[in-house]
Amino acid sequence: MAVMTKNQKLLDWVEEIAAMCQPDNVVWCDGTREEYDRMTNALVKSGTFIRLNDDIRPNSFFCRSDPADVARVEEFTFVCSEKEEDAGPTNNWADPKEMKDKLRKLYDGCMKGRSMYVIPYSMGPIGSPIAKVGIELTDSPYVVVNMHIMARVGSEVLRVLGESEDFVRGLHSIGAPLSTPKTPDVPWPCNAENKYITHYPETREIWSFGSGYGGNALLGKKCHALRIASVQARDEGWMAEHMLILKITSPEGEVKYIAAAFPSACGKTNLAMMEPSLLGWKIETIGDDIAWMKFGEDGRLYAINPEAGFFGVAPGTSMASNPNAMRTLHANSIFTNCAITPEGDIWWEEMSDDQPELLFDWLRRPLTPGSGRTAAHPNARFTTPARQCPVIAEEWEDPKGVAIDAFLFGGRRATTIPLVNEAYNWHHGTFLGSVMSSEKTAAAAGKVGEVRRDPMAMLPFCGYHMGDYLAHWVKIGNEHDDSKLPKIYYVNWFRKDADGKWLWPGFGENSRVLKWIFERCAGRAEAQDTPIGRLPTPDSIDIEGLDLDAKDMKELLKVDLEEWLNETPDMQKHYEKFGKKLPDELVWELERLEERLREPAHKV
Ligand code: GTP
Ligand code: SPV
Ligand code: MN
Repeated sequence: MAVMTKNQKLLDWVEEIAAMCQPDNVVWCDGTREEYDRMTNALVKSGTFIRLNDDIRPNSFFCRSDPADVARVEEFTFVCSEKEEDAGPTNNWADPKEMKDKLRKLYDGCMKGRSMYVIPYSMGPIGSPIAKVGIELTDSPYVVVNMHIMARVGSEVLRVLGESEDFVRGLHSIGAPLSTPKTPDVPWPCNAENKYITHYPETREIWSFGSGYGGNALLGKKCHALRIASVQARDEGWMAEHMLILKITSPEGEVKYIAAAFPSACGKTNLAMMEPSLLGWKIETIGDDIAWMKFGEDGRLYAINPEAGFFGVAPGTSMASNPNAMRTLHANSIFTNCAITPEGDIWWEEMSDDQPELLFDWLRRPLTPGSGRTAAHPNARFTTPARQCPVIAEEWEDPKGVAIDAFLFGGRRATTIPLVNEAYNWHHGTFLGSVMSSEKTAAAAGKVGEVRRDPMAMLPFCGYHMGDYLAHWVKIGNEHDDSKLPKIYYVNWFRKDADGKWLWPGFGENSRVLKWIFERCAGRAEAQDTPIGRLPTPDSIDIEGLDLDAKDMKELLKVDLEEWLNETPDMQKHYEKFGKKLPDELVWELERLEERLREPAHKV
């Protein structure tokens, strides 16, 4: 496409990057269907994509990555703020100038033999007052077609940007130059030895090198919409959070909106589009991963989903666990690191009860049941358009957003944390979010299963000092009317019994917990004070028709004082990392928690 902008700052920057990376040519992306088709065809031709059987899954593609490039790499993710203190103890920091000097050596000539694509994108509906523009420069056609699905891409974005300088500059390279245009390429070029995902919050820049996978490469998502946006949100008094957004409608037709922060691979996509088991209740999707929220003139918090697609965890997704995701990805989708069937469809663990007799695993090796290998990589993902979701809410692209009634926090914890717990107020809820803990999943490279504290599910995604981030939450509570702020809950779908089995059935049955939360927000359901917060009274959660032992329900709602007292020293240790930046309000909350645990009769 011809250059469709007169934005000199943008043109200069593109020229400067092209001079450094030395691509064979520069391609401006227009975001059209024609462009998408042309590029997916080229990806099929080059062997990166396999077109799936059009009769089974129209216009969809299978893609396998390099086994050394399968997830986000937190170890190589940097926040390069001017001052080290601003990155804080939970981020890797490097001096911006030093990091850029080091990276320039890697970027020098890194796009030789390839095209450099200029992707103008909008996070949020184009022109929404909450939306933001970014430009991603990349040498990966895989990134271009994924960005087509995940964000609003193309000429319209350039038109809205006009001559403004207000855009995030994202540079991405897979770091695999071809010495001559004839040099043979591989299906998934990357630079596994030199991965750097770097952020420059002051100048709103992102430089990513070496990886083509997910959040490392689709820069609109975690790099822009969370790490850079969280800094803008702090400066401008709004919130950029790792949260799904859902709409819940009661049988009487009353509507509430809920946003929930769970760490990666802990159930956001599933909750956002679940099919409720409770008759008469309706759940619809606004977003499944990220929420941008601003205060309206009425003092309430309005949320938009900045994304346009879902980049969802594939394994475990089935007609039983998440039927609406299955219906969404019936066509026009990209599947990375799933398995493929001889008929030309995709498969992954738990998609069907029985594994097909013959499969080709994510590395395209033949696989038969009982071989001991998994078919899909645990972080295999689908990229699919949000508008195809059968339960997408009609207001999902409303530029003003939806007014949030409740926030949920939660993670994977086999013990201690009850099914649901209501915070006493905003600051207590901020405390619960700040000490959130979860077992690590395959969404990021590293050891799976380790429990770590992950404040508000933002540990890998906060672009500044975590102590300042918590202070931002506290400040919101100080500056806004508690009665208009979302009520805060802490949930845990992942508690296990002594044999290691899930105590709670999860998925569509989570609607029972959402119903309790809905009724609490409406001032109806019963709760009882405990040292950790307000829990449901024994029969205020609707478990009618659910095959659940009374004993198990009791276990799910148990607050074991001893277990909790064993947790508090670790919370203390977690807090010590933040030093003087930790808000006094949260120190006070932790002290009160300990006091209440030691003296449970003590009233709140
Ligand atoms: P990211 O895209 O990485 O941010 O993940 P996510 O938070 O959207 O997680 P997702 O909904 O994709 O779920 C991840 C895994 O958790 C899947 O394998 C699900 O099957 C499983 N899961 C989701 N909800 C539940 C639940 O209620 N109970 C149980 N036991 N597992 C669940
Ligand atoms: C996550 O890890 O939280 C994801 C996937 O949503 S990625 O886009 O890779 O960040
Ligand atoms: Mn996520």
